[in-house]
Parts: sequence; C-alpha cells; structure tokens
Amino acid sequence: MNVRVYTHRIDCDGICSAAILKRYIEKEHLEGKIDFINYDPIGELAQIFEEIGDLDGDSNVIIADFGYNNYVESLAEAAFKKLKSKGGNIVWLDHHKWEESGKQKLSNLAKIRLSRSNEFCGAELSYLEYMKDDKTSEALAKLGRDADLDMWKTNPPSATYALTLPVGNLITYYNYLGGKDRGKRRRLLLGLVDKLSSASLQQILNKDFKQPLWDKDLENDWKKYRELEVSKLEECLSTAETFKSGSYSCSIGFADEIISSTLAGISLLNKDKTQIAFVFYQDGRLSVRRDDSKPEIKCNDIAKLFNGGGHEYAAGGNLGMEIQTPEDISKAKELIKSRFSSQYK
Ligand SMILES: [Mn+2]
Repeated sequence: MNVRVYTHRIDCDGICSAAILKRYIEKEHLEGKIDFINYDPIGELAQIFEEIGDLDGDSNVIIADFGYNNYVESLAEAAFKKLKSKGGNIVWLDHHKWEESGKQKLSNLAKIRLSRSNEFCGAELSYLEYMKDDKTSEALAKLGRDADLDMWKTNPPSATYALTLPVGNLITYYNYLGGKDRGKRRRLLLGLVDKLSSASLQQILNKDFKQPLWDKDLENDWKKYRELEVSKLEECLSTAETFKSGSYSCSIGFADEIISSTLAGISLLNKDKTQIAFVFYQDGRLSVRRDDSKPEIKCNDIAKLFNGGGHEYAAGGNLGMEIQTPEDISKAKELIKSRFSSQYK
C-alpha cells in the first residue's frame, strides 16, 4: 500500500496533521509521500486532483484539514471516481463547513470524516483516526488545535502555547519563500513537518517562551522571518499616504505578502493617528481596518465599494488590478481615495 497525504499547507493545524500522518506512515512501515494543498495558486488545485486520479490502484489517499467548496467538489469527484475504479482508497478528514449535498456525493467515493469546526480540528481527527495511542501525536494535535481555535489566548495558556507563534510564523515564511514554486514550497514545509514529527514530547510541550524552538535551523529561520517582517513593515509604513474625506482621516499602504493585513492596518492607524487604514497587496487584495475607538465606522460597508465585505472592525475587498510597478501603486492609491471619497464625504 502506498500512502499519499495531502494536508492544508497554510496553517499549524494542517502542518501538524502532516506531522501526525508522517508518524503513522513510519510506525506502520508503509510507503508514503506527504504533500500539501490549498486553493491557490491558480491551477495547482486542479493539478493536485489530477495527480490523485492518476495514482496507482494500491494507493491510499489521505486528505486532512482541507475544506470543501463547489470547485473542490467537481475536481475531487472526477479524481476519486478514477482512482476508485482502479481499486484506490480515499479518506478525507476535515472540520470546515461542508454542504450536505457535497458530503453525500463524495461519500460514495471516499470515507469522509467531518467534525464541527470547534469539536475536533484537522490534526485531532488525524490523531484519532490513525495514531490514537501515541502521546507525541496527541501533543501535535493539541498544537494544531491551539493555533486553529486561538487556544493560546486562553488563561492559563494551553500546553503548546510557546510553540504556536513560532510554528505559525515558520509556516508563513516557508509558504512565502516557496511562492508559486510548488516543489520549493513543499521542500521547505516538509522540513518543518519532519522536525515536528520527530520532536520529543518534551520539545513540543516546551514552555520556554524565550526559546520555544528546540532546533537550530528552525530557530534561525524564525529569526530571519522576524527580520524580514520588520523590514517589510517599515517599507509599508514609510511609503504610505494619508488623506481626508469629510470628517474621515485615512491611511493607505501597500504591503508585501509577508505582512498580515492586521499588522499593517494597526501599524498604519497608530503611526498616522488616522481612523481608517487601507492596505493593499500585489494581487489586488484590499483590507480595511478602523480605529477601534470609532465603532461608528463600518469596515464591511466600506469594503462593499471594492466588491468585498467582512466584519465591522475589519473587512476585505479587491481592487481588480495587479500591482506590478510604482505607477500601479499610485493608480491603486488614487482608486481607493476616489472611490471612498465619492461615498464618504
Ligand atoms: Mn484547521
């Protein structure tokens, strides 16, 4: 039997699922390969499901922590039919929201094990399904849960509190460095999965906040990530602009992919003492955030001007253009200013 694992590549839960499943492959002495899955970049998802359909009949596919939508359903259905007709086997473990119709359709082709989003996360489902008696897997599942459900914010903090932030940062960093290069991205993420899956229980449950990572390479990469974050944030803040429309004061900044919209937005509001921060990215994504002392500002209404929506305190939309050159940055800033000013004066 040949095990093929695909887990969600963008967060701690997906990466911990991969680490648990790697322990399973090793424990059972199976042939196996770990890979990752996400909704972007365009074309990659179709490629992955095509690969699944083309696997040999002795393959056992495990998908973990990856959610369903109509697009995924159409790809998965075709791939699963093909693999199943050759004798292959598919298991899908997830805690995102699934349509009942999709679940039913795919249940004829694969074993679908779902839980509610806060009942069991992807890593916990992987642990319960394959590695129930393994303490290290239990701890990895806990790390996935803590990150996914924000458990590290609880008081007292959970047992894997110290690792949640650095591991999350490393996942962001490796996805960033890999970019659209699937092979490079996989190599980098796999390095992290290898280290997590071979870590000791003590290393995973380490409570040393000053030095949470047990491995020199990981520690170095985490340092590089933080340095990159600082320099890219500085770049965003130093090239940002402010403008006024009516009684509203706003900031606009262009941010590198590595900077989260939350960090960029809050930093702009603090630096410029403005009420609304617009942050946009190379792919045209736009994020809107307000000064929290101004609850009358509804970010989701503002985001509607840019085909978006979200929460009142923060929302997102799209500029409908890619930002490649300095001229594009100016154009994008003008677009944000004029569209906002036409409605909010
Ligand atoms: Mn998850």
